[in-house]
Amino acid sequence: MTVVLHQPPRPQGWDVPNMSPFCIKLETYLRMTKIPYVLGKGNPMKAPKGKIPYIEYKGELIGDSGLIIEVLNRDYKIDLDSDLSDTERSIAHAFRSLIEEATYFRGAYLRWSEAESWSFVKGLLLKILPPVIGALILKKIRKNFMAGIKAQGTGRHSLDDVKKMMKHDLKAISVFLADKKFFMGEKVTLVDATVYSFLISFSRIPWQSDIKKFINSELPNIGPYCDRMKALYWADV
Ligand SMILES: N[C@@H](CCC(=O)N[C@@H](CS)C(=O)NCC(=O)O)C(=O)O
Repeated sequence: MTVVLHQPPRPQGWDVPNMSPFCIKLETYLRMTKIPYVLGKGNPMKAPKGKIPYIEYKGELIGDSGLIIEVLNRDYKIDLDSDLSDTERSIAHAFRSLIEEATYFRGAYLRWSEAESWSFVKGLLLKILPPVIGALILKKIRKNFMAGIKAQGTGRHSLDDVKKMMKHDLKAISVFLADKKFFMGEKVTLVDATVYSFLISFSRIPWQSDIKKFINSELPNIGPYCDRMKALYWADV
């Protein structure tokens, strides 16, 4: 049964396959597991949880990358973490949560706030949105995003404090990765889908930012790790 992966189109001229790190994560998982999939349009209005990515699978729409992976793991009898001990699984779970539930919001807040990144994001979204009314829709999307990020908590901090928090997260990721080939060791595991997708979304985007500079100049193991993952799963894009 082919999976239809609903997500925004590939951003032309960006060195990342999607503007959404959660979409890259899910597509990386599909590539790691070789589960057959095709790409569909990603419309948050049609998404079962109002967020991308979502999939169409066995006649149903399913949202949330983590829950989607659980369903597919069950149906395809896949466990990318089968070689991990319980302790290693706990560590992978903790890092996945850090990245998806904390670092993501910090990165997204900076991306939607800072002038240079916003001009790239705005340009991309205006290409996807309908002409003429697209600008108005985008204004509303941005207003909702800013309200959401304030409710979540990140939007209450200064941009400088958010950058400091994000640098702590990234340093922790880099220290744990150390000189290992993949995040948990010699073999790729599920958490690599998250680690890779978010790291490239912060360090390989086409605009300059303090975070991109920090990763590329102060965390020297991140670039080669991303290159290894890219060579394995994303050489075609
Ligand atoms: N927990 C979700 C998070 C997905 C998510 O936050 N997607 C963002 C794009 S990166 C989104 O659709 N945001 C739209 C919104 O919040 O209205 C997952 O793992 O799929």
